[in-house]
Amino acid sequence: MNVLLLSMPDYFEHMPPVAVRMPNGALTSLAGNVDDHHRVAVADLILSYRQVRETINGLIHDFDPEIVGLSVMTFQRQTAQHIIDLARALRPGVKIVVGGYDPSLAPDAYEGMAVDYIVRGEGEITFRELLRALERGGGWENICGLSRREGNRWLHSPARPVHRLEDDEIRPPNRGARVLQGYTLLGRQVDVVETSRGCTYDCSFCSIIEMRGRNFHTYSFERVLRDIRDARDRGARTIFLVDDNITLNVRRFEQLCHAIIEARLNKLDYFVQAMTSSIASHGETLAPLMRRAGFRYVFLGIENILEGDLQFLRAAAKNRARDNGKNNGNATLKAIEYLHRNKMYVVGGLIVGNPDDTQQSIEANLAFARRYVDWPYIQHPTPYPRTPMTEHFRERGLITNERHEEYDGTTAVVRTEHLTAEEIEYLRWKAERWMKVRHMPAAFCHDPCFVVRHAPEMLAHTFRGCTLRSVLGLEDDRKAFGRYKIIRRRERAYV
Ligand code: B12
Ligand code: SF4
Repeated sequence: MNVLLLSMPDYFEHMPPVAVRMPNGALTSLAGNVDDHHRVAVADLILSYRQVRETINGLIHDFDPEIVGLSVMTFQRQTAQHIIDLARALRPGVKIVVGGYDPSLAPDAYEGMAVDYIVRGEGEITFRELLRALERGGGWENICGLSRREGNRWLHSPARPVHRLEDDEIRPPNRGARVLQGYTLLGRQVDVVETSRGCTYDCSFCSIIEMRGRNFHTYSFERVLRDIRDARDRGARTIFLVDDNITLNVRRFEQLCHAIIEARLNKLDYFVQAMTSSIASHGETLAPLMRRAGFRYVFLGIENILEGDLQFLRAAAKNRARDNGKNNGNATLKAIEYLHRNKMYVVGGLIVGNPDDTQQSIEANLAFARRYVDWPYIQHPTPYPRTPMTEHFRERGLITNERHEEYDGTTAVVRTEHLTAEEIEYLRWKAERWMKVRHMPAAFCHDPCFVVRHAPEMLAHTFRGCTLRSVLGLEDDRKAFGRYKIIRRRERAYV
C-alpha cells in the first residue's frame, strides 16, 4: 500500500522556521515499523509551511496514497482539519488516520472530522496492525489502541499497554522515507533521536502521564548509536535527543555520554532536555562529560523560580537539589552554573501566568531569565487535553480562550486571579525579544555564515510588529504588541 505520513506545518514563537525546522520523530518511527512491502512517504510540512496546499496537492498526485496519516499536537488541530478536508477532496476514497498527542488525548475532537481511524498512544505496532487489517479487509476489533468509524458511530478498542523498548519490538526509524528537504537548527542540518520514552514525575502541565502513565523504558546503546550514525550519514550535524526525560536515570545518561565519546560521535552537536535536580546533584562529573560528548544546548525545565508556582505546577520535586539524598534547596542556579562552567548554553524553560501570579511574580521570573539563561523558552500555562492543570484552571474559571489553534504555549489563553491573559502575554513578549538578541553573538561564533545571511530575517521575526519608533521608545510598546498579535493571527492560516 502507498502510505503518506504528514506532520503539521504550525510553528510557535520560539521555533521560527527561519532558524528551526525539526523533523517529526514519530513519523519516521512509524515508517520503520510497517511491513516491508509498503511504500511510505514522510513529509514534514514545516519544510514547506508557506506552500502547504501546493505541497499536499503535489504529494497526493505523485504518490497516489491509499492511506494518509497525520501527526497532530493540540495547537495544530485546526490545520489538521483543513489538511484532512483537502486530502479527502483530492482523493475521496483515501483512508485517513490521525495520531499523536492531540488525537490520543482528545479523540472526540476528531470524530466529527473526515477521519477513518484514530491511533491512541504509541503508534508503531497499532499502525502496522491497522495496515494488515486493511489489506485483509478485517480484524480491526483485535487491535489495541485503535478507534474506528463504523457507519455513524465510533468504536474504541482497549488502550495498548506501553512498549518495553528493551526487547527490540520497535524497529529503528526509516529516515529514507522522507520526501522533503531543509531540516535546520541555526543553519546546521538537524535530526531527532530517541534513547528512552516516559517519565515517572507528574508535572501538572505535562501531557505525558495521561498519554502513557508513569514509566520509563530505554533503548539499548547499540541501537541508539546506530540511530545517531544513520542520522549523521544522512547529513545531520546536530542531534536533538527527544527523550521525555533522559536525566531520570543519571547513571545511564553518563554511560550514554561515554558511549557517544567512544564511538567518536562527539563531533556532532547535541541538544537535550534535562531536569535541574539531576544536573545540580551530579553536575560536578556529569556536566564536563556532557560537554565532551558534544552537548551544546540544554533545555532546562526550570518552570518557575517561585516555590508557590512550583507547587501549582507540581514541579517542586524535580527542581530540588539533593546532596547524598538530602534536600539542598532549589536546584536551578546550581544546574545553570555547572552548565555554564562547562561551556553549554541554557535554554530556560519557564511557565508564567499561573493562577495566583501577579505582575511582580511574573517580572521576578523574567528578571531571572534575563540574568541567567542564554535562550529564553518562556511559556504560559496552556490547558492541553486531560492534564491535571487544565482541570484546575477550569474549576477556577480562568480559561479565557477556547481557540485551540492559539494553544501554542506563547499565546496566553488563561488569566490569573490578578492579571488578564493579554497583560500576561504582553509582559513576556516585551521582555523576551531583547533576551533573544543577546544570544546572537554566540550563534554567530558557531555558525557565522548562517547568522550573517539570516540575521535580518531572524530579527524581523523576533521584532515583528515593532517599528523604529517603538524600538527607540517613541511609541507605546502596547501598539507594537497589538500589531504583533495581528501578524501572529495571520501566520496561523497555513492552508
Ligand atoms: C521533543 C519534543 C519537542 C521538540 C521537537 C518536536 C519535533 N519536531 O519532533 C520541540 C522542542 C521542538 C518541541 C516543541 C514544541 N512542543 Co513538544 N514535545 C516534545 C516531546 C518531549 C517528545 C516528542 C517526541 O518526539 N516523542 C517521540 C515520538 C516517537 O513519540 P510521539 O511524538 O509521542 O509519537 C508516538 C505517538 O504519539 C504516535 N503518533 C504520533 N504521531 C502519529 C501519527 C500517526 C498517523 C499515528 C498512527 C501515530 C502517531 O506514535 C508515535 C510512535 O509511538 C513531547 C513529550 C513530553 N514529554 O514533553 C513534547 C510535546 C509533544 N510538545 C508539546 C508542545 C505543546 C510543544 C510546543 C507547542 C510548545 C512547547 N511545549 O515547547 C512546541 C511546538 C513545536 C512547533 N511545531 O513549533 C506538547 C503537546 C501537547 C499537546 N496536547 O499537543 C508535549 C506533549 C509536551 C507537553 N507539554 O505535554 N517539542
Ligand atoms: S519531568 Fe518533564 S517529562 Fe516528566 S512529567 Fe515533568 S515535564 Fe513531563
